[in-house]
Amino acid sequence: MKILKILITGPYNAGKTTLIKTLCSNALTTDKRVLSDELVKSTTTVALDFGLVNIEGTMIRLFGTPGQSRFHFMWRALSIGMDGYIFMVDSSDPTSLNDALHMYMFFRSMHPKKPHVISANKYDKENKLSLDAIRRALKASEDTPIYPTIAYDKESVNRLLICLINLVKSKVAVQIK
Ligand SMILES: Nc1nc2c(ncn2[C@@H]2O[C@H](COP(=O)(O)OP(=O)(O)O)[C@@H](O)[C@H]2O)c(=O)[nH]1
Ligand SMILES: [Mg+2]
Repeated sequence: MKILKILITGPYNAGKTTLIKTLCSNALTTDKRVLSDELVKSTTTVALDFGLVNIEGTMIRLFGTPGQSRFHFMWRALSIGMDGYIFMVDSSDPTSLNDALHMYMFFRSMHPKKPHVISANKYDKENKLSLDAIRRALKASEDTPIYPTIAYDKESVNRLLICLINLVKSKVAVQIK
C-alpha cells in the first residue's frame, strides 16, 4: 500500500501539535512564540506540523493544520491529496466547540466523502464533556467514530490512527471491487 496522507485538524489549542510530537520523534513543527493577552498558550502553529510514522506496517505522512481561522487558506492547501483526517477537539473546553463546529462543517463540505474520525482530546481532564455531548455539538453523524484521547499518550493516539487507517483501507477495498 502507498504511504497515506492524514491530516490532523481542529481548533486552536485542541492538541494537534502535541499528538504529532507524541507519534513522530522526527516531527517538524512551525510553532511560533506569541505575546498576546488573548491567547491561552504561548505558542501557536502558523503553517503546518509534519511527521512521518509507521503504524502497524502502514507508513503515514501526518500533517497538522493551524487552528486559527485566519490561517484557513492553509486548511485547504494542506488537505490536497489527503486520504483521511482526524478532527480534534478539546473535550474540556465547551466554549471552543462553537469554533470547532464551524471548522468541522468547513471540512465536511470541502471533503464530504473523506474518511475521518473525531478525537475528543484532553480526556484526562476532570471537567471533560461526554462523547455524546461532543457528537451533538459537532452535529456529527452516528457512524462517525469518536475516540477519547490524551495527546501525550502514545497508546491512545495509536488507537485513533488505527481506526482511521482501517476506514481508509476499507474505502479503498470498496473502490477496487
Ligand atoms: N491535559 C492535557 N493537555 C493537553 C493534551 N493535549 C495537548 N495538551 C496541552 O494543550 C495545549 C495545546 O496543545 P497544542 O498541541 O499546542 O494544540 P494545537 O493548537 O491544537 O496544536 C498545550 O499546552 C498542550 O500541552 C491532553 O491530551 N491532555
Ligand atoms: Mg499547533
